[in-house]
Amino acid sequence: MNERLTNLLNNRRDQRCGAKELAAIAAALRLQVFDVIHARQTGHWGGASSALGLTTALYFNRMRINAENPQWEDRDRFILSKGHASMNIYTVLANRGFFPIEDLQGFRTLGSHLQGHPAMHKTPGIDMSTGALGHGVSVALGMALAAKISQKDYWTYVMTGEGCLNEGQTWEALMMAGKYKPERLVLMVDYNRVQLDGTAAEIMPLDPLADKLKAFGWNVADTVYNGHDTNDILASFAWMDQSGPWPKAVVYSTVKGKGVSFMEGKSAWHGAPIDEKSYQEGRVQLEADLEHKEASL
Ligand SMILES: Cc1ncc(C[n+]2csc(CCOP(=O)(O)OP(=O)(O)O)c2C)c(N)n1
Repeated sequence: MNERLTNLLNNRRDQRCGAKELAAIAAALRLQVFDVIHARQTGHWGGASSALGLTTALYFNRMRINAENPQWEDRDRFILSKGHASMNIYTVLANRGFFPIEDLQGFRTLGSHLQGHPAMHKTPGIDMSTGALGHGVSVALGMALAAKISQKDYWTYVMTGEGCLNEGQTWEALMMAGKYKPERLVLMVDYNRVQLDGTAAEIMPLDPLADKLKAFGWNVADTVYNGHDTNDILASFAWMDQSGPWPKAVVYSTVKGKGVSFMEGKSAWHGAPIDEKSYQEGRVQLEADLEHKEASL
């Protein structure tokens, strides 16, 4: 990492990073995720990588949080409903100052607070334990309704992939959210169209997804934003801030395994250990991307 990016991450606390900074941070974090998943020979590279632009932008540009007080009552909430992508949120939280970056090396070891799936009572900054697909929207709805009852103005963001949207419970929660319409509840769909062992189209087609969400009472952004383009992501945040009915949903077009060309869009790299040859070749690509993004800072 170059000096500017290192400084950015070291002095990150109250920053609202812009598009170029977010792109460089996401590239640096993607490399960290890749390194740890390779070193530990376990973890979900595909889904962690596809959502990294989105979570980086949330935590380094948008969310009202305090890394020194993870349980702050007024903080914005984030639920990674696709909990298998845990290395994504662990890496973001560590670099955002919630716990030491060195902790990432303990990913999925006994005694580490960084287990395979996020655990809210173990890891500072994790707002909800997830991993069994399909629960996130229900919990997010509860949090958003709790904000209303307790007269708080925090936002609740929930991220799903296709797997959660294949679960019946998700649609019960979507339906109920459409009834109660809580303010500041946002669904972010990491729509990479690839699942554990096949494409979403093969397993359970979701299209026309935006129309389905609309039919359940959600205010859905008309644009499908590019979840790897930080300008696009910031445009989606601006859309969230526009007046309009609640709850709101944004569908992001993403690429599973983003950043390593021969892993992109392949379900084989959903959760497979990364062999040495693939690691070395992949790392060259991720480093090149990081250098490119750093150069534009
Ligand atoms: C209830 C439940 N059923 C099955 C699984 C196993 N599983 C883990 S990830 C996954 C596929 C997820 O696909 P997607 O949401 O598209 O994830 P992404 O591509 O973003 O990694 C499945 C079926 C699970 N975790 N929970």
